[in-house]
Amino acid sequence: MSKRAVVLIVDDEVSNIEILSAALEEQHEICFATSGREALEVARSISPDLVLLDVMMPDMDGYEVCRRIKADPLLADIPVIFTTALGDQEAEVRGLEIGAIDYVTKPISPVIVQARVRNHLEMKQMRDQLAALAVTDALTGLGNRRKMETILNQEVMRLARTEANLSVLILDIDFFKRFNDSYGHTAGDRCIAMVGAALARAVRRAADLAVRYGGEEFACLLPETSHDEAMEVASNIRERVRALGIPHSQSEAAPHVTVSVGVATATCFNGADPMSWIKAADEQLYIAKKAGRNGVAG
Ligand code: GH3
Ligand code: MG
Ligand code: MG
Ligand code: MG
Repeated sequence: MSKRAVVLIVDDEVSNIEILSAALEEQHEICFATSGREALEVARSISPDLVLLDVMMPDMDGYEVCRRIKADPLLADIPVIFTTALGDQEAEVRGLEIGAIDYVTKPISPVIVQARVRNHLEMKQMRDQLAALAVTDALTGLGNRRKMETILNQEVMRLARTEANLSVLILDIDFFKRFNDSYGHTAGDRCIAMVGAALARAVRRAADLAVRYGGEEFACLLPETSHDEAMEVASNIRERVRALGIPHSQSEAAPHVTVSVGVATATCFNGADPMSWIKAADEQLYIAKKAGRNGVAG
């Protein structure tokens, strides 16, 4: 593991924390809490990679802490390992049912704690990598359509609460079939990757999202962006792609690869299907295509 993982140790008995820390501090960053409430506070503020959780604690027991961790979308993926008294089968089963990934028994065996923690951190890292891959486009490294749809749903929900503008851009490379036909599919793939990189450079606010939506189509989601601002972003993207200067002798729009962009802005939540915003941007894209391509409509 390249970066040292952060392990949160929760136990109301300081001697237990000392034993667990001693077993783990060589390999991992350690933080600790001595009560259930403190554990939740620390978990929320530092997002540890793994939690070692005592069951019996006076203010809030480990089960309740685990339940709250699993109920919080920001914490739910953190593996929780209970530390229970040896032979306490009922406690182990209950902990696993609540969502703990494993348990270690007291009295603590340092080598067993080390091995279990290491295994679970490795599995967590693999799960995170898989989750990231599931929303990433392999050719461009941008997000994919699944990512777009997930974030769009979240943003439309937020729109219902905040009534801030939400703009959607759909981009499509012009005359791309002809590009493939004249330069080959491999050059076509390279072209898509370059357009994706230009798009990523143009869409830089932390809240903005740029994805490869399909073959030679891209989409952007621009939260809290007015229609005028979105039109400006769209023009900037269009210009950046043209300025890449990728030759395209068969294009009727320009001697270079160009994109057309459709823009739609939601100003309030009207209960419509989130995908209707994509559809609205797609209709504008069609208008930009009709108008001669290498242009923006919205
Ligand atoms: P328009 O200006 O109207 O958008 O014309 P177009 O030729 O770009 O549109 P059309 O949808 O007819 O063709 C898109 C082409 O994109 C067809 C398909 O072979 C190509 N394409 C889709 N995905 C990929 C890909 O991953 N790599 C490559 N090289 N080509 C792709
Ligand atoms: Mg205890
Ligand atoms: Mg297309
Ligand atoms: Mg096209």
